[in-house]
Amino acid sequence: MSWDELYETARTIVADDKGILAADESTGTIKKRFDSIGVESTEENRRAYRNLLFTTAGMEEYIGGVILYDETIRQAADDGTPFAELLASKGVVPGIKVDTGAKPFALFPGETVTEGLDGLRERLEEYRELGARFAKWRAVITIGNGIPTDACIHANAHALARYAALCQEAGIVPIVEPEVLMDADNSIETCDEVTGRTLIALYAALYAFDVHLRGTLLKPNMVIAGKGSPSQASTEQVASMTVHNLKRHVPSLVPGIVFLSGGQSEVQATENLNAINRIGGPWPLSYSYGRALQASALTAWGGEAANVEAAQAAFLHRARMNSLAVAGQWEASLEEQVAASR
Ligand code: 5MM
Repeated sequence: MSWDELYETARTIVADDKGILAADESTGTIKKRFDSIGVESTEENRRAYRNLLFTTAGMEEYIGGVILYDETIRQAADDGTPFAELLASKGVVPGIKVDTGAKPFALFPGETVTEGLDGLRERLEEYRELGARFAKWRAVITIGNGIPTDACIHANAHALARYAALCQEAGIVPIVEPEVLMDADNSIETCDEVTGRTLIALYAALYAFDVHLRGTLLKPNMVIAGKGSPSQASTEQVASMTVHNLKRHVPSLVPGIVFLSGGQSEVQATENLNAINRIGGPWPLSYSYGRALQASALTAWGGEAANVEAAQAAFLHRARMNSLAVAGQWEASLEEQVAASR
């Protein structure tokens, strides 16, 4: 492994206005998604759904990397090609979620710490053999009465840094994802403050553990009011506070920032990303969306083979819209044209 190789992998994922498809829903999360469309979450249905996404013709124009789940990286497309090999053949970098989930943080009610460090060195070695060239670890920071505590922020930053160091040792680019949830009723100012505290702790830990920032990607939340807040900020305010916060806290040599969508609607996630890129920063500002790339496709599919084409069209459209947003060239009228043509 060379440091340049890690840097090149990170750069490739976000080159040419591309972003990441987060298709690493764990078994519990994908069951929730399938429940919402009335589809049973069997191993074959999960494979068929991922097959639909990954075989979408032209997705590689907009998607530079796909995050897989442990089960998915061991599965294959309809023609028998392992998913990781299929993606790599399209020039899409295969990635893998390696955390084992956010678990209750002992003695800190309402907070979580993400687990998965035990045995990680060996798992990374196997994932690399299976084709993974980047990884993801998601820490969850919850806003509430008296939380997040510094203890929670620091425990999660510490785990992210240890994970990142192990990834780099294995020749795998770590995506560090410290997600400040947007589920509460807090103001945008509170999200701004908590995101700042979280990023300060994260980069202090990464420096302390000698992680080479040029061989990492950051996956943050946007600075946004909680879903339950009566005063929702404008797109312009979300964009300017997000870029300002990142400029204050993220070193400019980080090769890319890929936002999570966090429960925003598909179009809202695209519109905010577009506004963010109209301001811009020293890093590529792209996406690593799960729900905001898949929601329409999932609904269009509904578990029916006859709907695969329509679902692929929905997925390709969202990928294209987000890639345009990375270029700051998205317009609301592009969404309306597609809706009208359906
Ligand atoms: C796709 O969902 C990912 C896995 O979630 P679980 O571990 O809870 O099953 C998730 O980490 C995702 O990558 C991020 O939350 C970003 O997805 P969204 O939907 O927020 O863009």
